[in-house]
Parts: sequence; structure tokens; C-alpha cells
Amino acid sequence: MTRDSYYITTPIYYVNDKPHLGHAYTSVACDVIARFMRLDGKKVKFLTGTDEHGQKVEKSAAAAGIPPQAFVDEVSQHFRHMGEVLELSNDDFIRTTEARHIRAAQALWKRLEDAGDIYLGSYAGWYSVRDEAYYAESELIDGKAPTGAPVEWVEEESYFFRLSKFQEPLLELYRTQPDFILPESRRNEVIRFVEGGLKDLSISRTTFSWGVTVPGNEKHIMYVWLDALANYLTAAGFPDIDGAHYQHFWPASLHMVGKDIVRFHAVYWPAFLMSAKLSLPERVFAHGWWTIEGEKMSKSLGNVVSPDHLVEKYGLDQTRYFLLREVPFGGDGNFSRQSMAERINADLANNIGNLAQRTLSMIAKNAEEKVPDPMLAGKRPQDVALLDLAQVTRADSLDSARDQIRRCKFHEMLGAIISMASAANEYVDREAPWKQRKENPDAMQATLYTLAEVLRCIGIMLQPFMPESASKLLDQLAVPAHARSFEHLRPEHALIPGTPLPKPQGIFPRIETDLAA
Ligand code: ME8
Repeated sequence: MTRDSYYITTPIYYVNDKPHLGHAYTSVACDVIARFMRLDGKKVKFLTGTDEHGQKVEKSAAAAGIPPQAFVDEVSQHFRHMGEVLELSNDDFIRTTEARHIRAAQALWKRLEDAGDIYLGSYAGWYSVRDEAYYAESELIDGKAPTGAPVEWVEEESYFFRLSKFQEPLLELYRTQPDFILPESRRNEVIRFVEGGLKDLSISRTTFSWGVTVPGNEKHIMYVWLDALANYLTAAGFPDIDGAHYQHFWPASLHMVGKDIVRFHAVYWPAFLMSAKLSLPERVFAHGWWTIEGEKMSKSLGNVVSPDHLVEKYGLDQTRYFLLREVPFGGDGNFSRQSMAERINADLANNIGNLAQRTLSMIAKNAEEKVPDPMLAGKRPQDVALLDLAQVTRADSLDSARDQIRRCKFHEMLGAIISMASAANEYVDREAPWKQRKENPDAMQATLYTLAEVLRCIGIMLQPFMPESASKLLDQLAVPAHARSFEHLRPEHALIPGTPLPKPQGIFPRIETDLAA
């Protein structure tokens, strides 16, 4: 069944630290999908926010010498600010310290308890505050978590969730819904982990206090991951499961996460939901990891790249483009100033930017600043062929883009747009409208019209990735704001000859190579 609603989430970020390139990456990817779905006529809910409880945040607040609530109020703002800088189109921003969330997290707990899946026991084992995760002895490598994080021995009374009971149902889920976890490599990793055997999970702590209290036992606070995962339900209106909002948006269509937290989303989360008898999300996509100039990003190395810095130095759309074009989504990526400058210059300045620049300036000079008239030259096969690449002329024309977005193959969809621009640039060279101007002005009109129309389609397709530049391009083609959805890629919405056009302006400036140094 295809739903007309689409609910996409980013992880909620810990407020122990300021936002960096990694957070920007996940959020921009979600923003692109949200914008794509809206342009494709879906009712979208795009959620992001901050994860504000737990020992890690409590410790960071203590280190800053500020009470935890004041600390999280401040740091959460940095993530809101990141959203503004990146022009994220999120419909909601959730904070786990909000009353709506505390209510939802406790309601989820009660459902697990009512299902008979929670019992009181005591935990004795390893815990990593940095990862907010429990580790089995057998998982430790040289006395550290597999992530390299330090671990400490914890022994305390704790509630447990009967995770072991869900081993088979989870394996069944991965089998029957092979796309539940993407990409394939992560799916295999999760299956191996679950096949290895699931132990019951400690889901409460008593030795610190910054969290949601367990309903009916004030001594305990909920494990921060149970609390955090519940955010996806909170924002959908849970526990009001009969409400219109929940009915419309739950289950989530996609939880986007980094590969570091796939286990929480693809094992614990569906198990909690199965126990609570709530529908499961349709997909968890775990993307890869960015390094900076070949090194792990870390405060101690002083190489943490902030979204503010990138946007200021390279431009917002250039940053968004680079992040999603440079590496196949799912794989790991390396950020380097050199590759960023090269990518921007090759694809944006020299290809799409150049196509727009030459087309629009030729129209301004030789076609009286109006959309040219293609009819004067009659129907020409070379125009039809190029337009067919760009316009939606058949019911299935958009299917490959839809599939690329659903499977998060951003680099492929961008690659297809870039190839379209390359084809148009080759077409200009072949047609040589500067020669046609003297030899056959009607042919020049047809050539310039075709180019303008291809640019209109490119502009529409680019909107999810580069909203500002795409809108600048569409403004220059005098495409009205209400005529920019994917529906408008059809030939009946093509540019109307004779429409006056504004003065052309450059869209993608070249990055000077000294910036790359
Ligand atoms: O894990 N490369 O929050 P978090 C790519 N609060 N992505 C990166 C990255 C990098 N180098 N560094 C961070 C948490 N990320 C929990 C989530 S959800 C219910 C709770 C991104 O602040 C990536 O999406 O540590 C990763 O999963 C997330 O930031 C971790 O953010």
C-alpha cells in the first residue's frame, strides 16, 4: 500500500557537545528526503531534536558547572541553530526534557510492563557512559568498548526488558522485510548480532538521577536509550494512539541514523515496539562515517568541522551538495577542502552553473529577454531527445528518482541530474546557437528554448538538494512559485514562449583554489 504520508526522523543528538559535520550530514540527508516527498505530493512530517538525559549529559553539565536543565537548554539551542543555518525544513523539534516526551516515555514503559516484558533484577556488568551502552565481557577489546570508549563496572538494582524473547521475532522481521535495514552490509551485521543470541536488557539505573523516572518506582530512572527512542512516538502524538496525528504518521517511514547506533534502532527499538504492540517503522537506514582530511574527527585533534564554518566558507547549497554527492550514501567518507573545492567547481560552477549562465545570457542578448519561441523552427528531433531526458513524459518517468530517494541513493540521483546538464552542455556545443543567430535565427530560438526548458526541469529536480540555488534558477526562468512541484515536470507545464525573463545572475560561483589550501 502506498501511503500519502511520510514520516522521517534524524537521531536526536546528545547535547553534550556542539553540532558538527556528522550531525549536519544526517540532518541534510533527511531534509533532502523530506523536501523530495513534499514535492512529490506527500504529507510529510520531518522530525529532529535533542537527546537530553543520561549520565553523559549529566557529566557534561557538571563539568560546565551548570545545573543540567540550564545546560541542556543552552546546548539544545546550538542544534536548533544548526537547523537554521542548514535551512532544514523540519516540522518539529523534540527535546526529551519536554513534558510531552516524559509522558510518552512513561506510557511506553507501562505498555512493556503490561505485556509482562519487564522484571526487576540486578545488573552487574560493563557500561560505557560515552556510548550510553552496556557491553558484554566478550565484546570488550583491550578492556575498552568496541567503539574505543572507556567502560566502567556497574552493579546495581535494575529493571530488565525481556529482549531474549524477541530474538526469533526480530530474525523473522529481517527475513520477511529485507529492506527493513539498509544498506545490506548493516543488515548483515545486525542479523549476525541477533543470531549470536540476545540477553535481556537492563533498562533502568539508580546511581544517578538525570532522566525520566520509572512509573511506580521513583528510585529508578529509565535507561537513556529507551527514553530517547521513544521520542519518535512522542512526536507522532503517542500515547494518544487514536488521535489523527498518530493515525496519520505512525509508523515512521524512515529512521535515518549513523552506523554507530544501528543496533539501538534495528534491534532494541523494534523489540520494544513489538512488546508494546505498536507498529514498526518501515525502514532504518544506517549511513557511513566521515573523517576529516583522513583523520577521525575529535575535539582533542582540534579538527572538528562546524556546519557554520562550512556554510560561511563554501555556501549552504554547495555544502549540502558536496555531502550527498561525494560519497555513495551508506559508505564512509573523507572530508577534504581540496575535494570539496574540486567537486563544487566541476559539477556546480563548470557544469550546471555554466549551462545556466550561457543559456540565460544568450537569451537576454538575443531573444529580447523573453522565453524564446521553439515553434518557428518546427519540431526538431534533437530537441525532443534532450527534452525527453528532462521532462516527465511517461507515468514511470520519475520512478528511478523515487527509488533512488527511497533507498537513499542521493549520489545516483545527483549523478543523473549532472548527466542531464552535461548532455545539455554537449547539445549547446553541437547546435552552436551563436552561429545559428546569424545563419538560422529560428533554429537559435528553438535551441535556446530547449535549453531553458531543460534548465527548468533541472531546477525543479535540484530543489530538495539545493533549495536556494534551485529557487534562484527557477526565478530567472520566471517559473511561478506554485508551479515547482514534480507534477510540473510534465510537458504541459513547459515554459511559455514570450514570457518576460529577469536579468540573468550567476548561480554557482567558482571556489578559488587558494580556499582549498
Ligand atoms: O547517538 N560521520 O547522539 P549523537 C557521520 N543521542 N555521522 C556522524 C558522525 C560522523 N563522523 N558523527 C556523528 C546519539 N554523526 C543518540 C541518538 S536517537 C534515538 C539517539 C551523526 O549526538 C550520526 O547520525 O552521538 C550518528 O548516528 C549521530 O550523529 C550520533 O549523534
